[in-house]
Amino acid sequence: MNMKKALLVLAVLLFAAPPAWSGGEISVKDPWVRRNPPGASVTAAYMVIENRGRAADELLEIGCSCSASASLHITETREDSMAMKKVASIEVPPGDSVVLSPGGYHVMLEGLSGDMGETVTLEFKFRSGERISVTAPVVLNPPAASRRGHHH
Ligand SMILES: [Cu+2]
Repeated sequence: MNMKKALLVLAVLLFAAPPAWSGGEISVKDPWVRRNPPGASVTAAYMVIENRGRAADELLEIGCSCSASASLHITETREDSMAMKKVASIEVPPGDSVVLSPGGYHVMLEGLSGDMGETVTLEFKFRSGERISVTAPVVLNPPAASRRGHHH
């Protein structure tokens, strides 16, 4: 087998076998948690959930190492007020992504356990059975990555 042929075989193998670390079709990007003043017992987490698959999926549950409870919320703006409402799940359409950002969907973290430190671990459970764990920075303002392109 000459070099060229060997490279071709290698390329075919690389593309044929999905890497084990790909984590399936759902991914969580740009997670961050808002740093609240010391003593605050609640805060929120934001991120982008991407579904590269061909079937819809649904975020069912979330957990955080930092809080007693984590639930899915949406902020609704009415005529002159804003209110938060609990949602049972968040649908992620195939080939699309859902943005959790201030003023919209967010993860409500309640019963914070002391100082959150620099990062926290968020765990996601999806209807497809997918479980994803990400490390989110605890920051005062949204990181640049999550501000990009989300001006609605
Ligand atoms: Cu909320």
